[in-house]
Amino acid sequence: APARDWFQSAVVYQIYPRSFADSNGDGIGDLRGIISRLDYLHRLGVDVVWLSPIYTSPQDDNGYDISDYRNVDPIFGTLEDLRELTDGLHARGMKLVMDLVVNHTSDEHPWFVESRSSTDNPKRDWYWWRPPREAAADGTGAGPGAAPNNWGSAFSGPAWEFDQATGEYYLHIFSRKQPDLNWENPQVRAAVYEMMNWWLDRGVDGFRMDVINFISKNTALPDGPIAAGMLHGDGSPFYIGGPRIHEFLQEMHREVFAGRPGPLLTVGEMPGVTVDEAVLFTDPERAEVDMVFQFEHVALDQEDGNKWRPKKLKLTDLKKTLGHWQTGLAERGWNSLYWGNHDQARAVSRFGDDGQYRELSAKMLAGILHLHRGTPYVYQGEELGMTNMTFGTISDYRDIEVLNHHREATTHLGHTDAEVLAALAPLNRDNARTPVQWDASRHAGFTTGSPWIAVNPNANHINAAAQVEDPDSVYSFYRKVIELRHTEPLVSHGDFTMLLPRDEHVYAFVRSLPDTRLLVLGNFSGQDQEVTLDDADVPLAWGSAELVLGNYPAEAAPRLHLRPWELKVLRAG
Ligand code: TEU
Ligand code: CA
Repeated sequence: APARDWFQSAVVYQIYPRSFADSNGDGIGDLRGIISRLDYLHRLGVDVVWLSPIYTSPQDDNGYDISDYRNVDPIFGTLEDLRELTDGLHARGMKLVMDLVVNHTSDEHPWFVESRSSTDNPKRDWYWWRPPREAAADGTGAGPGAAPNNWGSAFSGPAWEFDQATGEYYLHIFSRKQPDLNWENPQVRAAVYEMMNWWLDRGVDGFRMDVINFISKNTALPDGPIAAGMLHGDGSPFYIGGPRIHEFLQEMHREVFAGRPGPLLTVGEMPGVTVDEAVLFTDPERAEVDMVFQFEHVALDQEDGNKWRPKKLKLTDLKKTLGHWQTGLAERGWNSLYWGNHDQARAVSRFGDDGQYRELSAKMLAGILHLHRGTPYVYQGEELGMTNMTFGTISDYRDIEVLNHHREATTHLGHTDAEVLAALAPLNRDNARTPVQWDASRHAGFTTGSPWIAVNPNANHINAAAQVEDPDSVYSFYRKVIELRHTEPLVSHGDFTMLLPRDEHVYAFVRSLPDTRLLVLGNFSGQDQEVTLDDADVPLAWGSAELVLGNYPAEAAPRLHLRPWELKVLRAG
């Protein structure tokens, strides 16, 4: 089979090291903690581990602010520990994919320290420095001393920070401690590629590329539109999928990946990417990346893509969006599939029912996602059905995004503390960052010390110890769906056809190969549902088809009847 095929039947597991397992009692997860859990990952059956950043970092954004790309932060361990982790994964047949954060560095990275030291430093042009804007031409907005444009940062406040030493501003799309690298400068690109090659030479198997579609900016840096209720302009039209993005990724491929024996994995995290763009990014003939993370399906439960304005998800919207991605990448390119990660709410709380039907809905969601065409990603704890966290006051939160938003909303926007806390509860990132629940002991077996963020109190009944040996657990169900991707060619290679696009409760699709088909049915409701298939769509006798997978113990109900949150996978042909 062509080398590209391997990731079509692979499943990736994401580790957020800070919250995975703490080996030394300082309350922060670390590499030795991961090493101690390798058999847990192996038993689950995943093929690849994607490790969120473990590099040296001031930890302003939990490691997405890197001050040394070629070392491990002491809170996580040492390069030796990473070697041992890599070897331990490889020995068990798993690959290691590292996070690559090169849209920005930390402000404490030596490159930036040099860059800010003077206007004529050789590295000045490695970042986006601009003098203060004089008066705006139309007399509005900016006055002397104002930022170069009106862009807001993803973490509230302006995207520009004034630097006293040289009297200029630098651009930071994320926090002020995450200055954006200037990819227009060929030295920057060469330095990044050299660092990537260094890691691949050390045995890592690929990269998950953080906001990689932000690296090419419109160099005019024009003002962006200011939405209602917002303090700053939206610069994203000028830095998402910018003019040179494909050129940069093709160059990276040539300089880093081409000619390596592999098999390697590259996945570009791309907020705002469209299907049409994704086809270009992932077409193997263009040699850019293997797959992208798109964000459309995780923006459907909010007003105007604003996570602080949550709204109820409509199943028809979810099917329309994911169906569009399936169709769009059917011929060329490849999808990645995810419900959650360290930036998103917990899957079962967001798309399922984390109360009465937690286990059933977690299993149903696993089946639906993993049986799409694409490479599925499991975020740590998802395989246990871990839920969102109920935090009390703002002081319980740790995420810079939450803390900055709360400050801005209660001061500049005049919202009350209670309003802001209620609005941010469903979709804030700390929901997914509480420690992995290993057992029912104190701090869920995550640490013997005091955890950096609170453990979810439901660890007393939702934990790995209770699930690993239980054949009916959420964990064991994940083992089954992962196994199906490995063994069932319909799952890895079959065509995808969405059914019932107008049904608000049932998610239904068919995977097909020339002589055989899978019908996948998921009930996204707590009520029974009768499924009526259109014979024109599905000219097969599903009523007598074989049940390949289900999340209810025994099948008392007729084939096309679904109980609350039921999943049924039928094979015909
Ligand atoms: O996230 C990029 C991103 O656009 C989001 O998912 C981010 O959480 C959102 O803008 C906030 O509303 C990546 C990382 O996954 C995230 O953890 C980092 O904070 C961010 O880049 C900056 O490196
Ligand atoms: Ca630790």
